[in-house]
Amino acid sequence: MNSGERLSELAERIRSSSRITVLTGAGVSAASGVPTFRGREGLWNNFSAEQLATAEAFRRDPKLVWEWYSWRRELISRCQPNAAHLVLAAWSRRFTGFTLITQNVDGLHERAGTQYVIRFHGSIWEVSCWNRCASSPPRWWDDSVPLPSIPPLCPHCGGITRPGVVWFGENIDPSIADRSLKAARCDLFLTVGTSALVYPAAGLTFDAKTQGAFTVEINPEATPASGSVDLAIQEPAEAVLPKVDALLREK
Ligand code: BJW
Ligand code: ZN
Repeated sequence: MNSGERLSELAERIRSSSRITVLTGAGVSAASGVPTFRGREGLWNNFSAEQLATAEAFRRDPKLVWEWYSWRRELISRCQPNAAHLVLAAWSRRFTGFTLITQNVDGLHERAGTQYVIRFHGSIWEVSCWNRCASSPPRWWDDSVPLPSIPPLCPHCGGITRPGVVWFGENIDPSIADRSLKAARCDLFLTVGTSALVYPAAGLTFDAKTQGAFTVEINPEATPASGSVDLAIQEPAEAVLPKVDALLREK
């Protein structure tokens, strides 16, 4: 199958599916200028996500971990949703039965106007009290850039806050995991811009396939999921999605 035939197949699957679920990863925001985690530019001060995105790292050096998040918040605040975000946002409004699960914490899907977003790994724009003090809510919105202090402090107890994201070794919020598993019960499952290395998010594609969905991957590179999806499109999301959208608009 050549590239055009793959895109036509995807457009046809979208037309004929009642329930469409999309899983996105860092690659969908790459064209907006947000660095991916495992690309060469994913390193910050020579630290990898695996070294910084853990409760142990935070316990050891909260200032270092917050400096990474502060740098990312500043960078993301200057980025705009790209063509891939915009097409997915349009589909979320156009198709009933459309759900978008994102591993991204950048908020660009929401800024593009996407409906029904499940934030699998939380949000970089939320924080919670590290001590989980009794008077603080589980997490709250804080989009201040730059942060008033590093680490930012809990207004309820004066202790330090942590980013409202899911780190390695932490469980996915059970209601988010449950909604995502339900969304994997669909006709078409499209995975876009993820290395498919981090579980349990990566398992959703297999869950969907096991439950009868037609599975599609959009990623310029091969991933551990590429061999098992029904259709692999090895091109950038911001190029593929507008082309598929154009096919959908043809009569
Ligand atoms: C393009 C593109 C373009 C470029 N267009 N594409 C062994 C086996 C199985 C599991 C485990 C295991 N050992 C440990 C685990 C568990 C662990 C895990 O999966 N580890 C693996 C690394 C092995 N998982 C967890 O710990 C999870 N929790 C859990 O399992 O709970 C149970 C438990 C409890 C107690 C103990 C143990 C288990 C939680 C995972 C949390 C992940 N958190 C992060 C950070 C979030 C906050 C933050 O942003 O700071 O989430 S890590 C980071 O990886 C982030 C991402 O959401 C996630 C996935 O990355 P993603 O999105 O796929 O990005 P990349 O960079 O990897 O890939 C980008 C892709 O885009 C590439 O493929 C490019 O080719 C492509 N691309 N340009 C389309 N233009
Ligand atoms: Zn507190």
